[in-house]
Amino acid sequence: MNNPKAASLHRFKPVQIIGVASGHGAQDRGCASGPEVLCEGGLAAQLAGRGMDVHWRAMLQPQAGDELSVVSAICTKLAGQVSAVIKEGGFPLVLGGDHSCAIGTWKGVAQTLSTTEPIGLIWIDAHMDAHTVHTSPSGALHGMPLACLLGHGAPELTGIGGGVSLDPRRVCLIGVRSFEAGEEALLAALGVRIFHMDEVAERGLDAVMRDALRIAQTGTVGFGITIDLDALDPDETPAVGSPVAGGIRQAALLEALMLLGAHPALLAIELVEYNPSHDNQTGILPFVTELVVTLIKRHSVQSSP
Ligand SMILES: [Mn+2]
Repeated sequence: MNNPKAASLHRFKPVQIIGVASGHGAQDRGCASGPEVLCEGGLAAQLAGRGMDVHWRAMLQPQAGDELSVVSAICTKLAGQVSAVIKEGGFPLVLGGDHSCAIGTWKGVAQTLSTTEPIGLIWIDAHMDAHTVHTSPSGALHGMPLACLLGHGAPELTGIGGGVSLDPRRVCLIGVRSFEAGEEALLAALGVRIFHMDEVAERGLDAVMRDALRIAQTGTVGFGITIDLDALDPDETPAVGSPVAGGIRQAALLEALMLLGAHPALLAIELVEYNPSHDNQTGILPFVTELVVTLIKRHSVQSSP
């Protein structure tokens, strides 16, 4: 895989980037401009420069309306786009926007691929994102996407993708360090494995990622990964809407993700909650580029010419 010829362009599964320019699921809507900043900053050119076949497919924009109807509409559109990319033989890379877009991304993947077996999902996040309207203190929809994907939430959201739900035994969370009792109780009842930040610190991210891969891969048609940038330590990665101290270092995440990047069963990637209004001087583009290269380039050379 280190042979440059083996990594030549024509062997790559074409990566299709879908931006979701919406912060309607968050209280701080600054992350709506995240995908546009990455686009204008030259993410696609950076990735092409690293030998990847990559194109911006769409930049989804929120329509007018209340939060629930806006998120429901954009997630429905996103699910259709993700499904189309897979059917065309491409590899979906979804860039949020707030994390409520995960409902569209993973319902789109599941609806398209989980005909006989479920999809697995590794969810890297400082939060659990598993509230329902009954447990959420804020009512913000980006605190609810995992619950919706597991079948708990407003019908306008759980019904997307033909109402397909993920199998909780094939889903796990990594990096959690801020949550409320209600969402913890839901995930415990469903049997979702949670690798809290304490466990990550104790065992190391590599060891945790290995366990996560086993959960997401066993008995599944393949697995996805969704990365909320607030899983990272805000000292180093301040450009998120809901920072929580004591997170994962960028270098540690990149190293651990090499384990997934080499994996042929990786189905799609989602990266969310980049909030440019909180960015530091250096910006996040170099890290995002490295992250995508780590996950997709190593993945892409596995696909047939
Ligand atoms: Mn999240």
